[in-house]
Amino acid sequence: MRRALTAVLGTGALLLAMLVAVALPASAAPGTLKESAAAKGRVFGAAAATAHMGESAYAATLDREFNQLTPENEMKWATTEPSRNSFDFGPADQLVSHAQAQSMKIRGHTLVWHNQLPDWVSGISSRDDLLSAMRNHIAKEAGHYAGKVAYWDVVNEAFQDGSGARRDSVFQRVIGDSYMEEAFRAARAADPSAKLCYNDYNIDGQNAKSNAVYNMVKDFKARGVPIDCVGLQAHLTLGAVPSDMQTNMQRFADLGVDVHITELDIRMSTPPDSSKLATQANDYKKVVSACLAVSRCTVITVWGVTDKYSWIPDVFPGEGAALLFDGNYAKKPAYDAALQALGGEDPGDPGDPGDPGAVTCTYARTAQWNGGFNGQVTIKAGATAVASWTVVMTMGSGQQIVALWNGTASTSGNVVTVKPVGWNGSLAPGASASYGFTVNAPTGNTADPVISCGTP
Ligand code: G2I
Repeated sequence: MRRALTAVLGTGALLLAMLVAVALPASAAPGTLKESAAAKGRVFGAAAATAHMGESAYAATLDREFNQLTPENEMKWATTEPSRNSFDFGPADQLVSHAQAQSMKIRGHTLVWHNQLPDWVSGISSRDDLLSAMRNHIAKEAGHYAGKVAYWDVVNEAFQDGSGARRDSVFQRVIGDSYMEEAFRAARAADPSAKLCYNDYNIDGQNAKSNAVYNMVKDFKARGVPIDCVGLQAHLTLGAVPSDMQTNMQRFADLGVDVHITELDIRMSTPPDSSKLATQANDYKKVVSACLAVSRCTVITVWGVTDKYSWIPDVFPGEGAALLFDGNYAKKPAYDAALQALGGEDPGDPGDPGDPGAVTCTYARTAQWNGGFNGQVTIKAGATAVASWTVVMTMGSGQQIVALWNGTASTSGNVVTVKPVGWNGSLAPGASASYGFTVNAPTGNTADPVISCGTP
């Protein structure tokens, strides 16, 4: 009996090893966002919309890179229950089937929100009536998707910016503070297997609003109200990743909930240029690195597949280019930065402009003293020769590069772009080049620069 069991287990393990070997050649770094995230125990998702699923490049990019799908609008109350107790899950079902066929997790977004709410809900003025309408909505929708949705954004955007007070909404006015816990209890009852999240924007760093969410989660945990995760939407602007994002995520994690980055995008004034794209790449790298530094930060989801269909230009005219793929589905520097931060490596797609897979770069501190340090960056070619390279370094605040050798630097704010000096630009396959520099840090900020590299 024991022998038979061992034999079965042995075969299973062998089979598993063969499958792993097929899925991931031993020496190669993972080449997509979802593979590199999975190798770090994370999930990498995107919001998607039914309207674009017929566009082959859209669906192909979604399927290749992401293993979690958030319906951008299809699960919102106005779509799923346009009139009372009459449900339409058609559009959302379409996305759910697609996600299931691709083995992607599904993030349900969202059960209770003041926006995209049908008029009939806004018109209810009795507490009991609204409570029963809300419980019914949650029971039917989360019930319909029970066992299929990995995470639910149960309540969305319930706090105000600035003060951290509860946001005015029909739920807040008519039911009062308790509507949130009622919503979480109803969601748990409808789908005991889904992780239940509170989701909001401008709670990425520590501020009055994230403090209010923190206190709410702490209170829920203390009183046994079911909550499993907090979603930091992370709709960010260029060059402004909160410096305390990791600390903020860690304090939520310490309350015993998972942390998800749920709607990440980093907008810039349009049109983009190489310096803005480099800053954005560093920003994405910071966000991904902050998440990886917090063991309970388990999901990163970007709010859209391509800049072509992002919500940003509609709401912030003159801004956009906030995502990882441009309007032609080409990988942006931000894609490379996110992939590298996850430990992945772009295998190099033919025709990919500035393919980052062609070179990798590493940083080392070579000396330090009171008020400064020396650094060295080494650029290494991959399997093919490169004619030139570019490294973008984002320096810490208060720092100044006072000398740089074996490279040509141009500086814009705290972003320093370094190119070769001529003789060290072209690299044979596997060959490397280095440059060095001296940083003055009069304010005592001796943080290492954040670097990314590519081949222009
Ligand atoms: O506003 C950005 C996001 C903030 N957090 C919650 C998310 O649910 C929210 O998503 C956006 C969607 O990306 C937009 O696509 O929510 C917007 C509505 O608040 C969505 O915009 C709406 C437009 O307002 C409608 O005019 C349009 O018909 O999308 C609809 C469907 O395309």
